[in-house]
Amino acid sequence: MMATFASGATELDKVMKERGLSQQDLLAAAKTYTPSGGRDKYVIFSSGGQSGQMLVYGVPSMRLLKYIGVFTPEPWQGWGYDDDTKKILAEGNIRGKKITWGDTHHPALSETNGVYDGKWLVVNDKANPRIAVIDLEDFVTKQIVVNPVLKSDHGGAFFTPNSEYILEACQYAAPFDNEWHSMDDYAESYRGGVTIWKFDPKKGKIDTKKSFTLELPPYMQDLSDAGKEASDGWGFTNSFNSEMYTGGIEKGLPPFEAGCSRNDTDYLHVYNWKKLAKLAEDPKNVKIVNGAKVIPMDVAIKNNALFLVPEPKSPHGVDVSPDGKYIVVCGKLDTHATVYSWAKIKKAIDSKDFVGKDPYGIPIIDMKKAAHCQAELGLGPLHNQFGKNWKKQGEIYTSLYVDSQVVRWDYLTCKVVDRQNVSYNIGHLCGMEGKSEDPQGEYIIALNKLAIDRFNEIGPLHPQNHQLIDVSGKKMQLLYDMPIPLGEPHQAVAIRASKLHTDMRYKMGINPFTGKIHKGKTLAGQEKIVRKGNHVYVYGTMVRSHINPEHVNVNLGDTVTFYLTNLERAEDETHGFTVDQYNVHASLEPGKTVALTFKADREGVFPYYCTEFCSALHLEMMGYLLVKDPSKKYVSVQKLKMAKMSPAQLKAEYDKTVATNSATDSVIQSVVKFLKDNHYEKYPTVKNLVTDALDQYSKIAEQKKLSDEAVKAGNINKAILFENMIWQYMVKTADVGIRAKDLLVKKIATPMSAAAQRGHAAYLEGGCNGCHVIGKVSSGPDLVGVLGRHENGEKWVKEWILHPEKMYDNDYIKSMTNYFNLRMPNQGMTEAQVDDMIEYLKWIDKNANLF
Ligand code: RUQ
Ligand code: CUA
Repeated sequence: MMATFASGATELDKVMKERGLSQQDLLAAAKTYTPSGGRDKYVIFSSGGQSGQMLVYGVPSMRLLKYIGVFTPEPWQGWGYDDDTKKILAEGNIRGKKITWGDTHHPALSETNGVYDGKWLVVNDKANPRIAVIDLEDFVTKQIVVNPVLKSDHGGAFFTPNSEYILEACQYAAPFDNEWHSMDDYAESYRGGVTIWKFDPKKGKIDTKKSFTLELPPYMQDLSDAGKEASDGWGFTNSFNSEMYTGGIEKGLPPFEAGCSRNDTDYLHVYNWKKLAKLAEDPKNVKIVNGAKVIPMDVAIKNNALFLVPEPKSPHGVDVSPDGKYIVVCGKLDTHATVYSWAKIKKAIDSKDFVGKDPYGIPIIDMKKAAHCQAELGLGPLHNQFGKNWKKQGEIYTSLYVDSQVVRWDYLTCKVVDRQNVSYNIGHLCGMEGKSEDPQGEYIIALNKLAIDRFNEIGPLHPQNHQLIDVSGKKMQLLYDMPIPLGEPHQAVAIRASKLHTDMRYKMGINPFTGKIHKGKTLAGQEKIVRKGNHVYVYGTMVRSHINPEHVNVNLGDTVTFYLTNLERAEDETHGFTVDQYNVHASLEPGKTVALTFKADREGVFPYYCTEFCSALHLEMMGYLLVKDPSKKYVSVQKLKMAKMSPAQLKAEYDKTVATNSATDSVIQSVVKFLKDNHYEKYPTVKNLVTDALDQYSKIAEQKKLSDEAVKAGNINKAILFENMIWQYMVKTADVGIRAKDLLVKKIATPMSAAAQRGHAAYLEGGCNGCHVIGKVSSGPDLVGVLGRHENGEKWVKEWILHPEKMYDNDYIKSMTNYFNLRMPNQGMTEAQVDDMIEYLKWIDKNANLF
């Protein structure tokens, strides 16, 4: 044991020296390294910025797991290339215009009682104000809604604590209608607002009919948050242009940036969404703009549902504490974060204690009377996340854009506790469930905008950098840099992986977008091609390794719909489908049915094929679409004479194929017996594989019948083809069956002790498996039972491994050497290694029945 450890330590020293790593680096590595097959504790959903997609990765490993197609096409997933996903993407068209990019900003996770429930994820598009809903059962976007009145948005998406509503606040004020309005009428005609989308947390759908927008002054609303617990029912949105400056740099006027930051303060908008939702039910209280409900400011004011609180110059993030008692607003152009007390704001509202009104008549609450404390944090505070000890120690983390730091401070006392430098210019930061009512602490991810000098050079456009920080100790520790190749990845939200309950395969024939059986669902044996006028419908199936049908003949100008169902029941047996040159692509996860419609507007021959490497015969998973021009005459040109086999040759090939099949079948039968004897049905993942294997196997009988018929009819050539198909089914059965067996062995074998594990490693490193196969005699004897083969077996085996040459003259050894024509070499094992190996051999004997 000592010896192995010592050699391990030397190896570690060597690696440290060679790679220039410090102890601190090793510690960081140990905190993030996730061994092969290991899982992460947290799953992160990061906006994909301009890609219009979402990124999914794990913490602490920072391994990317997936991109989710949201506002823009994503080819791998067929997102935007098949009929159903095209429909969802088209929900995002604005005034009939197709938009193929998105500026995704703020993802939000659905909540039950203020805590993430792992069901839905929503995200906004800032440039083309839209919200998308992603289903966390399959990580697929299911709905896109376009904001009917806002022309850009930023302060969204934010769920209310029971996912009743989603807040989406404006960014750049603009007229609500779609007409031209002079900039001179800015104060009169341009408006900001917050759209309050009604969400159905059961169905995961936004109900646009029950949604409404609260009209707000053109102050450039910014980030928002929903109140919780004490402040539940209220929404908070800040702004950065209470000056209502309208720019005009080209006219010699100072630019927006100068005019928008003239005042010492801007406004936090405080509104009662619960009350507004009630008001919106009465047509008297709303005006309809672009077909959508808008509550005018005066209605909100009259009903005591809208107030303003001054906040320091050009603020940015606004974040409500987990108990809803405090609202933390970051200064951006001010070095402070201001903590407001909800109780104080509420008191001012209830006692109508206002210092005045803004030009639109909205009551203003005295900033001093609303503030709890102010913390001097540093330059450019932007966003906040709460830590595990938020309740007692007011633990909060704030990003400092200009200072490139994460600050840990106490929002109850406004005292700074710790600082961590990041590289560079952090925007958002992501705590583990750090904005829910149940922050988990442990890590903060800094979402940095720049990555200058951090990574290999890849041209002028650098990746963005997500840096993982350990916040579990007294001092924060930077652990890991993760370059993000897609973005700008604006904000991220984290959830405990244990809270996600994802479906690993679809119900057979489902349309994931309706939740119902797809109208194109096709099972084995139901494949057909139907023509209705000039529309050809192909009802097809996909299963390793063929597409049925394999020939599709249509006329030039026909519309073609491929309905395809992936019949696989094995997890991860995804097929893809494309028709060459027709710009269609689908991803067919097991069970899914997909529709692909296109116009056959090119004459010719177009291979179609499966685009996922799904089995050894993946390349054979193909077919042809033949598009004929009906106005043309085609002449057949069969000229080449193929050499034919003699009847005797054919018979020989037939016999050989049948013999191979029966040999393969006995291997399959032994695997099946093993699986049955060991009760595979008790292990769901194994059971799924076996179901799939037996499904393949069940197709053999039909092929055998066809083969026998062909023999009877004297068509041996055809019979050989059917026998080959039988072999294909057998290979597929064996492929899955053996995977099932391996998995089952792992599940039922007794666990290896640490020593046995080391012994196994030594066995592999020593190259012992070059000659020995456990459970089989190969180039060396089977090692199952080797310890019992000799008196004092353990001692004998140990001696033999350590000093084989000493025993070469032994009679038994001589006979073995003769038999195998090989001599056991001295592998230079240490005594400790051999002791471990003996433990491994003991483990083998204990599980002998599994080999
Ligand atoms: S906010 S500029 Cu998330 Cu810092 Cu968008
Ligand atoms: Cu199916 Cu490749």
